[in-house]
This record gives sequence, C-alpha cells and structure tokens, in this order.
Amino acid sequence: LIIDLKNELNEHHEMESVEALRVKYLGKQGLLTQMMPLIKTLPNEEKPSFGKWINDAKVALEGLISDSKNKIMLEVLNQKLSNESIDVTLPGLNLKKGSLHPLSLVVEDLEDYFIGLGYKVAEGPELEHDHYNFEMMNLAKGHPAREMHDSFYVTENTLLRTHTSPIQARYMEQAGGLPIAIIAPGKTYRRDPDDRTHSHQFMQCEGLVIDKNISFAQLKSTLLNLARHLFGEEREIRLRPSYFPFTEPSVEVDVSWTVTEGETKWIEVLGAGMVHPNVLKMGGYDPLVYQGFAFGIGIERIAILKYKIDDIRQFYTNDLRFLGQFKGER
Ligand code: FA5
Repeated sequence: LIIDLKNELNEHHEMESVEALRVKYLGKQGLLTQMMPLIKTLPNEEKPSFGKWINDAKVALEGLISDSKNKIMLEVLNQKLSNESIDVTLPGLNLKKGSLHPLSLVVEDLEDYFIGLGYKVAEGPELEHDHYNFEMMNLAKGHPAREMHDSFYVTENTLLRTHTSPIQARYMEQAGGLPIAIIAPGKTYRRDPDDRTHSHQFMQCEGLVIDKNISFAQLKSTLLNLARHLFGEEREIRLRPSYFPFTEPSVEVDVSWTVTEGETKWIEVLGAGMVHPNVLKMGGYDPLVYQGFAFGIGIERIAILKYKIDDIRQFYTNDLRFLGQFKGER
C-alpha cells in the first residue's frame, strides 16, 4: 500500500488530486480501512501484530499525504511571491509639479511683510459699486479725474473696480475701531489698451493706516523700508508731487535702479499720500482728530522689476515655459 501510494503521489501535484488519494487510501471506504475488519478472521495470537501493522501503515500513509500537501502549498506560495514581486528599482512616474504664479509670489511676499508689521489683510469685490470705487474716494459724479480711470461699466452704477482703493472705504465703514492698518491686494480693471507695460486687467495692493498722529514722515519711512525689503538694502526712493482725489498731499514713488555702474534710473512703482479729509469724513472719522496715509502698489510693476520681465502680457498668456521659471521661488 505504501509503495502504491508513493508511486501515485509522484504523478499528482495538485491539492485536489492528493486529497482524492487520501480518500482512496484512508477514507471510510478506503483501501486501508477496508482491511481493518480482517482482524476478526485472524487467530487470536496474530491479532496484535496485525493491529500494529494497520496502525503503522495508517501513520505512514498519513505522513506521506501531509508531506505531499505541504510541498504543494510551499510551491504555490513561492509561485505567488515571484509573480507578485515589485521591482523597487524601476524609475517612478515623472509627474510635473506646478509652481506659484509670479504675481502670487509678490502678493504673498507683501502679505508676509505687512502682517509682520501688524497690518491686517482686507478684501473687496471685483465687481464694485460706483459709490465705493469713486464717490467714497472723493470722486463725485462728473469729477474730471474719473476720466483717468477708463472703466468697464456693467450697469449704470456697477463696474469692474478700477483700483483697490474702494476697499479703503469698505474697511473704514465696518472697522469699528482704531488704529486701522491694512493692506488689500486684488485684481483691477481699466479700459487701457494692452502693451508691454499696460494691461486691461492688472493687480494692485492697497495700503491704509488711520489713527491719531499719523504723519507724512511715517508714510515715507514705510515706503522706504518696503522698497528695501522688495529690492535690496541699497535701494533709495524718490517722492514726486502728484495728484489723486483721495489723498492730499499726493506723491508718486520711484525706486532707484542701478542700470550700469554709476548710472541710476528711477522707476515708478506706486502712488501714495495722506488720506484726504473728505475721505476720512465720509468714512466716519473726524479729520481734525485723525489722520491717515494710503498707498496703491502696481503688483505687475513689482514683479517686472524683481524678476526682470520685459512684457506685462507674459503674466496673462499662460506659457508654461515662462511660468516654469518660478519654481522654487517659494
Ligand atoms: C491708483 O490707482 C491709486 N488708487 C493708487 C493710490 C492708492 C494712490 C492710495 C494714493 C493712495 P494709479 O492709477 O497711478 O493710482 O495706479 C497705481 C499703479 O497701478 C500704477 O503705478 C501702476 O503700477 C499700476 N497700473 C495702473 N494702470 C495699469 C495698467 N493698465 N496696467 C498695469 N498696471 C497699471
């Protein structure tokens, strides 16, 4: 029996057929099981040795079957391991990583800088009421300076904001306490023809400080420190008298730029001034008690200077070769 089973096991290498062999030899009707009743037919003196033989055979057959099953299990496992193994040395997928837009880089830098000085960041809607964009900024209907801002009107009284200054009026209205110290970055729109330095959509960052004893000297030092933060410690600023309806006095601010050794150029980057008494009054602050300064930075201007970009339209044409150059800037 043992030799028969050994031979049969050599021909079967699957779990099911080995199990069938177990049934064939050891099952209820199995070959070994069928021999057990023979014990009754033997003379008494042979019964013990026959019993022992049956038992030994059973143990041997069971051992062969389970060895064979174990061998098959191991083979299946090894097969699985080699089929499902992962080659960790293969190169990974090359997923392209994006980067922040240069204008976002400038805005985030301004936010970090001013938050560090105790300013808050404010926001306002891009679709704005004439009331906030112009009237609260001391530009009544028919004011000739409205023409400086060629506007996109949506209805008679709403327009795409031409500057971030309306956020000044909105903030004053709901501030509920002094001092006010905010910056407000955002998109702005004007019907300017697009060229290398102008776009019909661009970005500004407004700044507004209101309290008692606010002076022009504080505005000047704020702007000088800002210019040095943005462009380097050796920068100087130059203030030129200017006109804005919402500030008095008003200035335009140039930053020094070394073209070649010894030759310095001045480049205009923003408008600023002391908040006009009418703007303070309309915003709910007595101009005899409170003063303020405000500034409006052209974000593209800053980015153009900082990253040496030659055409403002590059910011809006979504050319990945251009945008990809700002990886790792932040
Ligand atoms: C203003 O818009 C004022 N609201 C700024 C201000 C705020 C003054 C607070 C005083 C107090 P201005 O029109 O000069 O000012 O615009 C400010 C900046 O926006 C400019 O210096 C320029 O950098 C940028 N700018 C204006 N028009 C365009 C345009 N079409 N394309 C790109 N940038 C522009």
